[in-house]
Amino acid sequence: MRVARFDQAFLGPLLAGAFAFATQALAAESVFTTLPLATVDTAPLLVAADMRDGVDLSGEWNWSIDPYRSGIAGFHGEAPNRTEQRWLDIDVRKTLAQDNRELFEFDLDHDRKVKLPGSWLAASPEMRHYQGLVWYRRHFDSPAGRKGRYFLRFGASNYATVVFVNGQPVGRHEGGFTPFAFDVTRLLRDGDNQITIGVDSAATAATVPPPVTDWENYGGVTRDVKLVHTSDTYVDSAWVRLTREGKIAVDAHLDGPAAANQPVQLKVAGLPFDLKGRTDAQGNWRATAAAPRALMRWTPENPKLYDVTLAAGDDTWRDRVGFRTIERKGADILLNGKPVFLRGISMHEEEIAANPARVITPDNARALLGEIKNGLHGNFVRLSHYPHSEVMTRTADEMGLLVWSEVPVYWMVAWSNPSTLATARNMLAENILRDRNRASVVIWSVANETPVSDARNAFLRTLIGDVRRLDPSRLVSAALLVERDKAAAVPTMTMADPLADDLDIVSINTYNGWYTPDRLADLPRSVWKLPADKPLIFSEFGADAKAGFHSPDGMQKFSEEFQAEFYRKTLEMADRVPTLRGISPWILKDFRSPRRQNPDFQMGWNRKGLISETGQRKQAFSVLAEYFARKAGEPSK
Ligand code: GCB
Repeated sequence: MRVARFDQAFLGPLLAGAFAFATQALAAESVFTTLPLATVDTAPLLVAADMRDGVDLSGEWNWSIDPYRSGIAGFHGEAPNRTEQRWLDIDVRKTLAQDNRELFEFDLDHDRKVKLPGSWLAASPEMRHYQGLVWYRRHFDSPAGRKGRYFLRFGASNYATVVFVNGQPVGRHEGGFTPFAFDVTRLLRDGDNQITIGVDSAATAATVPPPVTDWENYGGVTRDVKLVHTSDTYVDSAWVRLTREGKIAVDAHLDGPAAANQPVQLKVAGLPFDLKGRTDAQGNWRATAAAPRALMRWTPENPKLYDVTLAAGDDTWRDRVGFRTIERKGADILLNGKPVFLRGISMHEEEIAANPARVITPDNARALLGEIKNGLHGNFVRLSHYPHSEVMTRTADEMGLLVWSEVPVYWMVAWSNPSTLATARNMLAENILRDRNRASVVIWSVANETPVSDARNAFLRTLIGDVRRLDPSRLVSAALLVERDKAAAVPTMTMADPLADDLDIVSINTYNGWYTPDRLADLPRSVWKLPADKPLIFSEFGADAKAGFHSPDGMQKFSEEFQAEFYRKTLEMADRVPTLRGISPWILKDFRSPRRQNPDFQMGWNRKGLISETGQRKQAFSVLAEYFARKAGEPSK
């Protein structure tokens, strides 16, 4: 309903009951299908929740595996009996000691501890390849002098999540990379409170993404959990931006008993800007006003952020917002009206570490983005293949990097399954609603390397339509594949994907010379048959290299020399494509991928990084850094 308030019907009836199919690996009827599902239509959005007061629930949690999912169904598929219900609000040790008719084959309060957020994959060697259900438990003290509203807000939990507070069911969520929240005001009690979370990482043919990808499926609670506190009526969502007409626009929605006809006031610190208004009967406020002349526009070179406040009754919503415009004109991408070339690289959400757990702290985000901004002289990052932590997009805002943001509609999803489409649409909406206030984000991507078919085209066109409805201020793209002319003497590629017509930017992944037998020397002569009036981004190209492995003469695959030469020749090729307006090669850092098992070079790591997992730069790093340094000095067409 929240989105619908802005955009008429959004997901509408599609969502009703749709998720049952998506969780078919789980018991047909279980808490994973029966608890209320949190979506953009049904749950609080709590936009900019990270700027709100609250209790940080990061830290030590008890955890326990449940590989046969006994906590959600008995062995004949029936509802679990009391002895299996992980969320019960009881003291297992005490109960067992007091009554020998009782039986519990779990005791979360006395089980192992792990620090959240962080994936269980890195918690112990035997969890490395565990894909299934894990239960988490922690206690916290009731906030003193409780009043107003309390929300349990999750930055992300991968993949399906069920939540209980003090033994009571709260809700569930599907999707591993976007935030969700529940109003738990009425479930809290004085003194000790208990939270139990079940997280199931198993992918099915119906999930987004499906089981086959090229990255490690980091199960668990991978981002912050916070008990957010607000007044009874609060600003649930707000979007503040600079329009292409040079105005500051705001869309806000209040939730609570005093949401209707509420006086509201938007201020931008440091600017003569003070916009007053009143919400309508649904608690919505939409307004625009001329941007002050003194407004400094956000650019990668000068990433100016303003403290923005929206006062509404007892609540004050805060964010730090950069003001800029982004648009396409013919084959150009215009940032603040001026052509820009996107000097970028792709990235997975993995910190620089020997055993990453997907813990994106501000320091970890700065270390990664610093390699792009300062090391490579970049101005752009493709956050592939799913929404990254809000810490990452905030850090990109602060450091001055343009961002490509993506949903994990990757390779082969169930194009004809309505519940898969509903999941993808909700994920996309959660991502957009979370990050619409980030100046860094300039491109919403709806898919990566998906095979053309009528069902796939219809699926992706629905997503493109959603983007345009939720955020017409940014550009839409998807990483596409091209057709190769097998008879041609030189590598000849044609953009034959009909989806290119629907996108603002044509983005292409190309691996000629790595996955094809082309000689690197032939790449610069490649022929690209592409739309002449749209910007092109080479959204991927890359080659594996094991840091420290050299083959100066033979130029063997997996050597640093091969990777460096692959970059030289591919960049030479790219420079000859007249519509090229950006690149985001594959990839900044080596990343975990269980499909990569060459024992000499990979051992579970995709080695296409320009830096190793611990941050060692390979030769190709300086090839790209020099290319970007040169590009930065050139006019952008
Ligand atoms: C691709 C995929 C990316 C893979 C990469 C590779 O085309 O988009 O997810 O990791 O190639 O290394 O093969």
